[in-house]
Amino acid sequence: MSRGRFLTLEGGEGAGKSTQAGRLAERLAEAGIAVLRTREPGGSPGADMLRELLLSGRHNWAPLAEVMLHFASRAEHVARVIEPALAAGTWVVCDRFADSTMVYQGFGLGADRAAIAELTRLIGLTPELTLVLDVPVTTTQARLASRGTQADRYESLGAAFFGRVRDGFRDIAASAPERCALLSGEGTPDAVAEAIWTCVTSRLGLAA
Ligand code: T5A
Repeated sequence: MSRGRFLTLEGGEGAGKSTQAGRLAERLAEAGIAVLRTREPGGSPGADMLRELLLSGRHNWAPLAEVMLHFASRAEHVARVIEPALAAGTWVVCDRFADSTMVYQGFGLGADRAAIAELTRLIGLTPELTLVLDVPVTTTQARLASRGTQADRYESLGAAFFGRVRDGFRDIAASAPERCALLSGEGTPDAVAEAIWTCVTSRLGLAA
């Protein structure tokens, strides 16, 4: 049996990652591919316990502690869910992965980027394709406001933070073009889904 393929979606708040992760997983399944959709932080029982610690805002973590909690969650998620799925031949579509730690904690909050790069290396799993959805900060703010739910720890950090996050993802996409595709998240959900499918089929050699 051949190993599954590992795809990630990245981008700022409200860029449409969850919407598009669902669309992409559906389309892969329609193409006859066994696919698992998951997300970070969380994605397994232990990782979900850490997600609550990270997003509740109940504690103001020291930057390195926050980085390590994200990687502890990721190590659990990879070991318990992602690697077993890939080994069983299932494709994995993951909403956020290590790029989010580099961008949110590194670019956004000023944590040590070399330490984040080293922890990324220790995780030992690199996506084959990362779809980076890009929207202006004004779109992020409008989509968060229209949702009307209470902001989590990161959603409450404001426009300057969202700007650093956007720049960070664009920077990563530019520095790793063989892995990353930077796509606009500004069109309708259908238009973005079509752009993603075109990218996935051409980059991974699937029939469109
Ligand atoms: N984080 C995460 C870190 O700081 N470090 C890390 O290492 C990791 C892994 C996770 C938070 O944790 C941070 C980043 C995050 O702040 P979350 O609740 O999982 O928290 O948050 P997000 O991943 O950011 O999820 P969001 O729901 O905020 O954004 P999405 O998934 O990008 O957007 P989506 O699809 O839910 O859409 C948001 C809204 O926009 C609408 C949707 O209907 C929805 O209302 N929408 C569109 N509207 C118009 N046109 C389109 N094309 C649209 N696409 C979606």
